[in-house]
Amino acid sequence: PADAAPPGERDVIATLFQWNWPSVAAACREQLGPDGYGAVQVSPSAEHVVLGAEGYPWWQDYQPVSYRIDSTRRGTRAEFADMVRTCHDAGVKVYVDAVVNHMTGQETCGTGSAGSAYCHYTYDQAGYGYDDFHHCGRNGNDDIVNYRDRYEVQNCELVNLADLDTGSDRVRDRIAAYLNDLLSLGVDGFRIDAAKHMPSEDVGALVSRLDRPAYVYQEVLYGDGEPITPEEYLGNGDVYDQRYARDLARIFNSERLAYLREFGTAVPSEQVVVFIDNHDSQRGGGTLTYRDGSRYSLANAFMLAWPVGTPKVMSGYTFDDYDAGPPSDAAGNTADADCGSAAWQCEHDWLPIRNMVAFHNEVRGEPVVRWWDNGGDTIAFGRGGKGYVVLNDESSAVTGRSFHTALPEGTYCDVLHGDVADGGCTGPAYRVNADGWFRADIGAHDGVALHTGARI
Ligand code: LM2
Ligand code: CA
Repeated sequence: PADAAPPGERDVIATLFQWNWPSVAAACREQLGPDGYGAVQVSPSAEHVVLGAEGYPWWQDYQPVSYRIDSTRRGTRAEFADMVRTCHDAGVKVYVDAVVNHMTGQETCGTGSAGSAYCHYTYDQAGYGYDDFHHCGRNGNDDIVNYRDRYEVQNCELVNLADLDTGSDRVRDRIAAYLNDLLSLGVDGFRIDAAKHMPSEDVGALVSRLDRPAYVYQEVLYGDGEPITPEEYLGNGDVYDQRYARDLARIFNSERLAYLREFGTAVPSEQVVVFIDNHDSQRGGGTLTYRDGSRYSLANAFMLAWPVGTPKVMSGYTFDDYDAGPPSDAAGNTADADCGSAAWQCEHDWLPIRNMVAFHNEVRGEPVVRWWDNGGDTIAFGRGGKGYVVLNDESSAVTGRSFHTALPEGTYCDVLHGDVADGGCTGPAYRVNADGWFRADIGAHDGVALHTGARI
């Protein structure tokens, strides 16, 4: 079933992290569909713990209480279903972040977001009791300590989260029923959270229980010297691998963009979801984030222009504190996202990023041509005769240079700075001559991107 439902012609995924269902629906209609995104990844859809005393941290959602979709902080089941319909009408698929390795990590009993009672290892609404969980007998508290020990990583507890016995048919059936419930609402795929903490075979058993093909990408974070590798999971579907993000950040921050000439992934390009940052790295460090401003746009532009992996654009909210949840009401329900407000970043809607999605779609299948670099932090390359991009991460401008594209002669809107509108470009435009040359001055930490879908 690995390639049962590949992403398709429009493959770029936008993660609308923590967005509520009505806001995702509006974004599909007004932004993602028109911009050419192929899919949206939404935050977990199952009933979760509610931790008001801790200020409703974002990570409540990674502690499922039951598989009810009725009421998360992001809305009701009806709103969820409406979101899927609206996104589909806009040509955007919906992938759900599926938390199935574990349930909650709270030591005290409580009530979930849809009203279900729970205790650690007892979840009546989900149909789980003590024996449905691993009790690994290590480290005094059953927590994972040693990532070099396969048994421990897959059978002990990730930060105290009750670890489901995913080897048992009973548990597999329960989880599959949840995933099939989502499929019945029209969902197109799943990010399998914490896949590394489940044997590949257990994830495979879930995939084989799906009522219809779905796009599956598994979060298997590579760690040096660890026995569990992303490659083990490729038989189940694609993987979500953070090495791309870390390597790119290192090249941008402490090496040189010229090194990107051979940039690739350890996992085959067709089977890896790549990104500049995700909700964990945004908080944990090691990758570029919205805080890097124009350099973050450049990194996203590279990802969307370079033919490696299935690109995923991160979009979230502004925060200082690791735990801080999204803007919400007093009861912890997530407020509508508002790209005009400083509380939301809306990276997916930053002009250079959204316009590079159209670039990515336009150059699909075209080879990298005419690579040029200055040996430092300025690079340029084409994608066949359909697109050409210059990225300058030097701290000074590159001036008076001509670039040699394979583009047809014409006048092109620079989509990193403008949109095509009324036959013109709202930003600078460049004339490519009959031999493919154009001349441009490129500012520090800035670039130019031209493609055949944005000619004027
Ligand atoms: C993931 N992938 O494998 C998610 O991408 C990541 O964001 C999740 O952690 C994790 N796995 C579990 O799904 C987040 C967050 C943690 C948080 C957990 C559970 O990064 O900080 O842990 O969700 O909500 C929190 C507390 C932690 C506590 C735990 C259990 O931070 O100190 O552990 O809850 O109560 C005692
Ligand atoms: Ca596990």
